Amino acid sequence: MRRCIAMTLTLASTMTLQIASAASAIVVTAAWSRPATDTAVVYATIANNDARPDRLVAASSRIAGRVEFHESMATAMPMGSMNGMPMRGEMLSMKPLAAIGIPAHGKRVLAPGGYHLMLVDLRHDLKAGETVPLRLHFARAGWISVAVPVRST
Ligand SMILES: [Cu+2]
Repeated sequence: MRRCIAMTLTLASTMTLQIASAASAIVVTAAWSRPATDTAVVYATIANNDARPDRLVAASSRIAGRVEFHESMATAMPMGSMNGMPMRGEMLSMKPLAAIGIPAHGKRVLAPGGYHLMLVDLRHDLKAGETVPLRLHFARAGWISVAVPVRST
């Protein structure tokens, strides 16, 4: 019985150590969101202090039905011509991603016009001044909790 307790303690301390070292490898800063209804966007800077690349593979928030990873891209669209002048337009679209890679000893910036997270099926409207609880799951570093402030600009 005594041996069993000792083994459990060893296992518990090993797990704590792994969580502590993994959490320090990924650092999320400058997270922010905008006031929104139904669907909100989240931007952040994700730094990886590890020698190995990591990947953001899942995310969740208790104020949203689900969290998706997107990449915004501007696509040039030919729109015919007018008086011999070619007319062109640009269409901004979002591509869903299965994961977002974070380079080794580097960072991934989620910013307007590029990579971002989408909170889909918001349970309430987001207002400036509130904080969104977000959990990010990295393939190597595990789960990381992030408090995302909502601001209008
Ligand atoms: Cu999007």
